[in-house]
Amino acid sequence: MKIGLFIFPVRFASMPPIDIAYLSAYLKKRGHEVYIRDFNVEIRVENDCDTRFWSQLINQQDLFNKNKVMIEKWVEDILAFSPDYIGISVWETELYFSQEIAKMIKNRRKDTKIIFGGPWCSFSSGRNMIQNEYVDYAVFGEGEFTLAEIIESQGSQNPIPGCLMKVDGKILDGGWREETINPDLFPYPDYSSFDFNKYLYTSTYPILFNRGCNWNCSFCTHRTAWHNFRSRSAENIFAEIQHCFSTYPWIKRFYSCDHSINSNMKQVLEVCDFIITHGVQIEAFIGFGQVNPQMLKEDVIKKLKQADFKEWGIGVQTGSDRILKSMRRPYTAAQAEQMLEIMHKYDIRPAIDFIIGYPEETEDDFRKTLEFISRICKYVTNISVAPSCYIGNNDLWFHPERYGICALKGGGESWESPTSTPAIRLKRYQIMMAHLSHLGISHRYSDEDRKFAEDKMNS
Ligand code: B12
Ligand code: SF4
Repeated sequence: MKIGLFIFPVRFASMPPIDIAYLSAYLKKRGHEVYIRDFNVEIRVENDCDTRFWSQLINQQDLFNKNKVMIEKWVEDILAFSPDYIGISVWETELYFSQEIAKMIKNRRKDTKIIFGGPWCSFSSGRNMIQNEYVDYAVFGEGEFTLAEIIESQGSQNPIPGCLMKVDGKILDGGWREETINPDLFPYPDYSSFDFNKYLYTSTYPILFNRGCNWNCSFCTHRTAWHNFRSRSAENIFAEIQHCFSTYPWIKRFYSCDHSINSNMKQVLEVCDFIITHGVQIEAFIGFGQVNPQMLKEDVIKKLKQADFKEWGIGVQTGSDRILKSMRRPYTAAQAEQMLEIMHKYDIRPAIDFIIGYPEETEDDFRKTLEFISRICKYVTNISVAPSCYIGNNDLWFHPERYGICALKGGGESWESPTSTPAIRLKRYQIMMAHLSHLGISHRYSDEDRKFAEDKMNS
């Protein structure tokens, strides 16, 4: 079968996309012909990581209209390949382009089957994508097996696990598909068609250590897409690192696309051992991590540093143990402080995140967070503060009563609890900003990632 796998604007063009790269590798292994292309890097916008801006359809629409001629050419290129199926990876910021281009393709070649997948399709609102008249399948959760089954069942009228599909105008729900037990069995992502020079991080290789996350924090949405936590073996990860150096010799850095790179410390330390004993030169591993109580030992941090795991983003989220418990995070503020202190000792200074106005956060909890920041600011490079706790597709959304949320109001950022209303959150955010600037700490929110990253690379 011939399959096109695509990404359309707008996504932060930091690195080649690992999602369709994994899908492509798997389909090629099964003997299919794949045309993979990241159209997102073909339209450059300076604020590509500004989610607040790009999640508004009007802004996506405006960019689309300004680039119509180029988009027509894209559609011609896609149709010239004559794909039987087209798979599109959809994030919220890519909704308008993905739907419009699906329409353009269908209007020109009705029998091409369009498959939407990716994190947006796993969210409840995203599952409605199947209602779109130009979408034939909406895949949720892990994609490899579902995509292969769709393609290989060639128009089957029976429900397929892992997707919603249309059969004679009716929508069939195949239900949840069991995830792979052993992620080592997937082939390495196929980046062969991507030009790394087109991305912000030209010498960075996206890699995945695990699938899913071993924690289940109350405010996190990851379980909508990944139900179970599964780790790759250290051998398999190290073999991919070696494969990367022989295939893409310009690579210097590795970016972990994991929910949390240090969920499985045994595996990470084994990867470190391979890197150290083979004398592999890596500029840095970059990734998001947890305050993992197993990182409270000096020898562990020392080994991580030796193996170049040195650029970390760490979600600390609050300085209050009471709130950490409600968030279902298995560490205390004192442990977080201790970990940051040891990391600092070995010259690893992470960027850390906090959430303002968690539903149960009182003035006293907020004060504890301010005090915590005063104590640890010398150990970190940057602090990001989310101005609100997002409610949607997470436990806070499914069980608001457990967290004292008294007015859900459609979730998002508009909800209220006795101790956290939009007005209270705004006030705390302003106090936090003043506190950070008083302490002289670099602060950025993710919307400014591109500028932050560019400045960092130029320094
Ligand atoms: C790494 C990462 C980033 C990186 C790299 C992004 C990049 N350019 O590559 C950085 C840090 C830059 C980033 C930024 C942001 N991110 Co981000 N990020 C992730 C993260 C942790 C991993 C994504 C990943 O690579 N996973 C590994 C691959 C293999 O998994 P996958 O993408 O889910 O793909 C599988 C399936 O979904 C499916 N699939 C995927 N595509 C398709 C297509 C088809 C046709 C099919 C059949 C199946 C399929 O199959 C794949 C293989 O099994 C996810 C969380 C997560 N783990 O999903 C969030 C996530 C993707 N990010 C998210 C968000 C919101 C953001 C930000 C907006 C954050 C912010 N507030 O600023 C920004 C900017 C977004 C933008 N405009 O580009 C959301 C997206 C949700 C949405 N609404 O669509 C996620 C899901 C986190 C979350 N739970 O909220 N992010
Ligand atoms: S550690 Fe991070 S990814 Fe894992 S559940 Fe918590 S917030 Fe989500």
